[in-house]
Amino acid sequence: MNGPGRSSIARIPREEHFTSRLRSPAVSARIGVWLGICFLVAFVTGLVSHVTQSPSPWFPLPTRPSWGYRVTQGLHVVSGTAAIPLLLVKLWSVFPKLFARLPQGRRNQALVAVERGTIAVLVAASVFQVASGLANSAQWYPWDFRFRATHFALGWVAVGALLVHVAVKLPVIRQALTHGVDDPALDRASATGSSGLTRRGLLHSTWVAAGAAVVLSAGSTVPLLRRVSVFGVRSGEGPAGIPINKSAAAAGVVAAALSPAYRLVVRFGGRTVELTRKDLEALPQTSADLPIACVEGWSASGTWTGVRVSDLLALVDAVDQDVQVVSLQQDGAFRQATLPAHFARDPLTLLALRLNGAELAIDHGYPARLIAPNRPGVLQTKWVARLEVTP
Ligand SMILES: Nc1nc2c(c(=O)[nH]1)N[C@H]1C(S)=C(S)[C@@H](COP(=O)(O)O)O[C@H]1N2
Ligand SMILES: [Mo]
Repeated sequence: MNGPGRSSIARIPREEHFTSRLRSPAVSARIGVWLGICFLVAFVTGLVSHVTQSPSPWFPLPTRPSWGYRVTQGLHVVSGTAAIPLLLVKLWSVFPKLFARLPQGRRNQALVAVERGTIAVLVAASVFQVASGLANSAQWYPWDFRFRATHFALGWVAVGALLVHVAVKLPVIRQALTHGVDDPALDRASATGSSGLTRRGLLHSTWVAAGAAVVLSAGSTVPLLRRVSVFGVRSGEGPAGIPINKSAAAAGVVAAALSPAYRLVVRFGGRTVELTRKDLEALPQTSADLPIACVEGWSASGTWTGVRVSDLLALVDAVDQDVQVVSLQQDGAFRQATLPAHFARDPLTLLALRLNGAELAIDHGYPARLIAPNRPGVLQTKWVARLEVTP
C-alpha cells in the first residue's frame, strides 16, 4: 500500500523500537519510590498550607512552633522541585508502553484501557502540579485560573491516581525492588541494547539531579545554602536583610503610608480607638524572633518589635474573636486577612513597628505591619490601617 496514510502509520514507533536496557521496571520502580515520597510530602505540606489560608474549624492550626509554616512550606517547594528530575526520568523510562500492543480479548482490553486512563490522569496531573508550582514559586503567573484552588484540587487528583497506580502495579513494584537492579526478569523483550550508561549510572545521575534541585532551591529557606542557591527564588537581601514581596510603590500605598494623617483604627462593635504612629510607639513594646515564610517557598527570620495585637484589642475590650486585618492598600488579594482568635490572643502576635533594630522600611509595611507566629507570609498584612472585630 502507498500513500500518506501508510507512511504516517509507519512512523508511529512500536514498543520493540525502544531497545535501551535502561528502560526497565527495575529502574522505574526505584525512581518511583522517591517520586512517590516527594509527592506525598508535597501533598501533606500542601494540605497544611491550604488549611492555614482557608481556616477550617476541623483543623485549627496551632500558633506553635512559630517556625512551623516555614518548615512545612519549605518542604513543599523543595519536594516539588526534587520531583522534577525524578518525574522526567520516570516518564522517559516508561514511555514505550504508550505504544504497546493491546492484549487479546475484550476483558483484557477493557482492563488495559482503564489502567491507561488512570495513568493518563496521573501523568497529566503530575506534570501540571510540578509546572504550576514551579511557575508560582518564581512568581510567574502565565495563566488565568486561580492558582491555589486549581493546585489544591489537582493535588487530590494526582494523589488519588497515584494510589490507584501503586495498587495496580504493586506486584511488579515488589518484584522489581526485591530483584537486583540488573536482573532482566521483568524487562521488555526488546530492552536488551546497552549504551555507555549502566542502570546504576542512570540511577546515580538521577539522585544527583534531584539532590542538586534540592540544594539549589532550598537556599531560599535555609540560610546556610543561600549563597549556592541559584534557583532559590527571592533569596536576595532586602531592607534589614529580609526580602520584599510586594513593594509599597507596587501596592500603591506610598502616600497613605507616609501621610501624617495616618491613624490605626481598632474597632470592636460600636467602640473605636484611633492611634497615630507616635501613640503606637508609646504603648508597651514587645520583641519577637519570627520568620516571614512565603507560600512561594522563601523564608527569612527577623527580630520584630511592636505592640501586641492583644494589647490593641484590649483598648476596645474586644476579646477572643477572629480579627479582620485591613491594609491601607486599596485592592489586591492580600490587602485583608483574617486573624483567628487564638492567633490574636497569642503574646507573639505583633503589630510590628521595627525590624532588626531599625525603623520598619516602607516596603516591609511601615507604618505598621502584622507579624504572627506559624503563619504564611501571605497573611502577614503590611501597611495595616484597621483591626476590626465584629461582635
Ligand atoms: N498589604 C499587603 N500585605 C502583604 C502583601 C501584599 O501584597 N499586600 N504580601 C504578603 C506576602 S505574599 C508576603 S510573603 C509578605 C512578605 O513580606 P515582606 O515583603 O515584608 O518580606 O507580605 C505579605 N503582606
Ligand atoms: Mo508570599
